[in-house]
Amino acid sequence: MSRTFAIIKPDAVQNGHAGAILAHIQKAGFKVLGMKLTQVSMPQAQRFYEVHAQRPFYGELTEFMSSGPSVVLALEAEGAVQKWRDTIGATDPAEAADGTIRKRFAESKGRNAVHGSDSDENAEIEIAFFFAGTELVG
Ligand code: IDP
Ligand code: MG
Repeated sequence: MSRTFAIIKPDAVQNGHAGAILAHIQKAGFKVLGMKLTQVSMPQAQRFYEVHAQRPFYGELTEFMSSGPSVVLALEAEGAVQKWRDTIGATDPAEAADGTIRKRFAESKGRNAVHGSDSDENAEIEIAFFFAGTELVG
């Protein structure tokens, strides 16, 4: 079993899709190890997406991610990182496969409903960014 980190982003929470996305997560076979509703601050968004600091969309991205409440999740499954990337689909919903979360719920390449870690190493860093060990179930 391995872990990944997910965010139901502000657009999806604002649009009332958090429940449907959680249902999708459970139907796909992930175990939820941690979950909370939080409004990401601008400094948190800037640190979380630091790898994209030089990209032209960094300002738009950090403003969006701090614009309203998100649901942050630690998920467990076999091959959790790849399984979750497959479940959410491509970054741009126009390129996301049918049946993926981004195909169903994303508004645009920027406002794309969910986040997913891109490696096991980053999954652990991102889980620790948002959760204390005591906030996760075994
Ligand atoms: P990912 O979320 O699919 O891993 P990344 O390339 O890591 O995609 O980009 C992080 C986030 O930055 C995306 O999920 C999206 O919200 C935003 N983003 C990426 N590319 C663009 C863009 O071209 N315009 C606006 N926002 C973007
Ligand atoms: Mg990424």
